[in-house]
Amino acid sequence: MAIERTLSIIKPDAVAKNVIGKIYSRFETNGLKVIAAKLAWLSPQEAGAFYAVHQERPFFKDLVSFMISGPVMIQVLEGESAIAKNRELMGATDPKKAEPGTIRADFAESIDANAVHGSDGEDTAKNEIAFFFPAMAVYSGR
Ligand code: IDP
Ligand code: MG
Repeated sequence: MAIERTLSIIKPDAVAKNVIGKIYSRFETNGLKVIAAKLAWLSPQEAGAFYAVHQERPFFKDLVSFMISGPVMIQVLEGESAIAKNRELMGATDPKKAEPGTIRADFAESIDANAVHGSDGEDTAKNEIAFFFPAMAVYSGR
């Protein structure tokens, strides 16, 4: 077990539903600390670059359109096994398959509008944090 950092995004559907605070509360009560955050309205270029790994997938265009449909809340979470812990709190990609009590089961409507993003591994966490918070590595040495 180790202290890790991961990138989390509260997607436009959940921001529009006014549940930023409820989702933050899930992080806080489960040992994840918000150590950087910003509310942003992504451009098509930013959303496309962030999801570049999914470029060839059939849902890529819809995913980018959805991610730019309204503001998002972007944060770095820190804590014990933060990457896996956040994925556990999020639940499965398809909210219909997500465990009861997870963020997606409780706040998401569909596989397209599924409330949250979370890094899926150490490398993606590092790259995704650098993508949205380029100064963090410089200041913290991590
Ligand atoms: P994850 O968000 O649970 O890590 P990924 O497979 O990385 O899931 O997919 C990224 C995002 O792309 C998902 O959160 C979801 O919004 C969207 N997505 C994934 N699979 C589908 C699909 O089959 N149809 C529509 N959208 C999808
Ligand atoms: Mg993913």
